Amino acid sequence: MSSRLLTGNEAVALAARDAMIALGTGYPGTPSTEILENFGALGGRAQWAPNEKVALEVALGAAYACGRVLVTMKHVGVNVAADPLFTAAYTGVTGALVIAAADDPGMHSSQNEQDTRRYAEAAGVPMLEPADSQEAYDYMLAATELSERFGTPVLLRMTTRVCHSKTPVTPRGAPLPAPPPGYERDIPRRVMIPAYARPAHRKLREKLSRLADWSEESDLHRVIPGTGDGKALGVITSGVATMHVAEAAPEASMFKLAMTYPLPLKRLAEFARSVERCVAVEEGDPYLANALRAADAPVEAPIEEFRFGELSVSRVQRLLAGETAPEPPPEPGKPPRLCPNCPHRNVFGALSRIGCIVSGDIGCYTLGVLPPFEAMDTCACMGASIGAGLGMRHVLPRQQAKRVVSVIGDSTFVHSGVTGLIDMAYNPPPTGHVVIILDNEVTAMTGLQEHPGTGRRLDHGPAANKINYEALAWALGIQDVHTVDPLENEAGFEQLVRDCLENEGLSLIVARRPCPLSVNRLARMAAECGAPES
Ligand SMILES: Cc1ncc(C[n+]2csc(CCOP(=O)(O)OP(=O)(O)O)c2C)c(N)n1
Repeated sequence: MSSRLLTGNEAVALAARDAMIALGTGYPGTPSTEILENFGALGGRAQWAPNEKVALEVALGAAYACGRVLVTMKHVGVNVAADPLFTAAYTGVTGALVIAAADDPGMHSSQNEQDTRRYAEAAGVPMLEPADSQEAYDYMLAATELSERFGTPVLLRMTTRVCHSKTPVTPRGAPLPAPPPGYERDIPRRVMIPAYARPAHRKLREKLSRLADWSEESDLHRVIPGTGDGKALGVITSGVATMHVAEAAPEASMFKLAMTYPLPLKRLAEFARSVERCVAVEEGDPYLANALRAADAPVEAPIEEFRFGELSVSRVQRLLAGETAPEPPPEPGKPPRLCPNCPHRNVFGALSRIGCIVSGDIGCYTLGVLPPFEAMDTCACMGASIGAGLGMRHVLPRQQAKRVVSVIGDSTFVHSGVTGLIDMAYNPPPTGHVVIILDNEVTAMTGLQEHPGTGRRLDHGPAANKINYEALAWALGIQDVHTVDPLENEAGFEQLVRDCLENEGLSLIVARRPCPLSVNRLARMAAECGAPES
């Protein structure tokens, strides 16, 4: 088989196809987004879910029915999917369920840099961690096999550099044979009432102990001898940190982990004792260092500074040299900004002129926080704008409360804003509230993905349905609903916001204007291949 130059995301998609994954589902999020898009382009059945929780639940059902499934998300998506994740570890699966979760150390495009390895341990779900595209391919296949063999979901931890760097990949010859889907009733295994969940928890711990034995034996882990004597310096590492160590300290011998949960602690402790100095080099939290020290292995943990941001060859050199002096600041990059013709601009211009307290959310429109607008006051996580805005309205003095608005993008509203709107209808603050959906008819932030409100599927073809936000608000009991084009009618938009604030009722304003980038792409697609323009 000839090799190809692929990104880690492309390699996971290719392996998913070769593993005969019957369904790929997920929610966009940098750096994971292209996995599902590539899987779809390779002919796989790929679909965007409204959010990560739904994606995982759909996948879980498919895996109960003996299907092979892939779920993709970024690290913060795992928070959203955590509820089904923890109990999926108890129920197990009959088919294969692989969750590709991509961490973003350094926060290139995220609101935090949480480390998904913690989830593997907390939920009791095994985790594989590739270092390059070949491993992304190989471990995706291995994760599918492991999932089927142990009847468990498996996490595949990707990180930004692994997702987006290109390295050669030699695909495996024949695809893995897939068992036929079918459902066999097994109530105590699948229905987690306390009476069945208590034994299920014990079974999970037994399964994890067998997985730990597997990890101790697995030849996916590798000890790589350095150019040195093999005694002076040993490094325990995983993922992309391996690449940096190989370049920063070629003399070191390296224990390169493939499975970061459960860890092969006996082998690792043995390795640590076989060298004079052993250091854990990892991107993210001191997860390996803590686990090894708890197991009494003589391992050095890097100073706190190295848990922040991505590693690099020079940072690993500093880390291994034990340097504690402040690191040189990174080169300043070009700051992000809203596109010149972005409809969000007019919305933030108006909110700024009115002097609103803006409870914001995540998307392109978060850039409304930057000059010249500086029109966003809070932004925590996807969907938080409505709840946080309501919270402020509940406690602020009247004159301040009356200035609070929540702004939320269309994809974000579908993802996790709907429940906030339900709370607004159910627990209205004394001064009412105003929610603005910034409907640019696409998930622009992550690269123009579709969602249930665009009327188009993942492949941009027409979807079976399209959400009507205005009708949804009505159905929830919110009657003051407006639709306005903020680009065409800027003054009208501003006056509308002022009126809604003054009314002290519950108002929804849908600021609808398609993202110009998406309009251009759809026009191009229509011209190139006759794809429907909608
Ligand atoms: C839980 C979670 N999942 C995914 C993401 C990645 N993400 C950030 S904003 C966003 C959606 C943005 O789309 P939209 O709300 O329509 O706003 P736009 O960028 O189009 O203005 C996504 C998918 C995230 N930050 N958190």
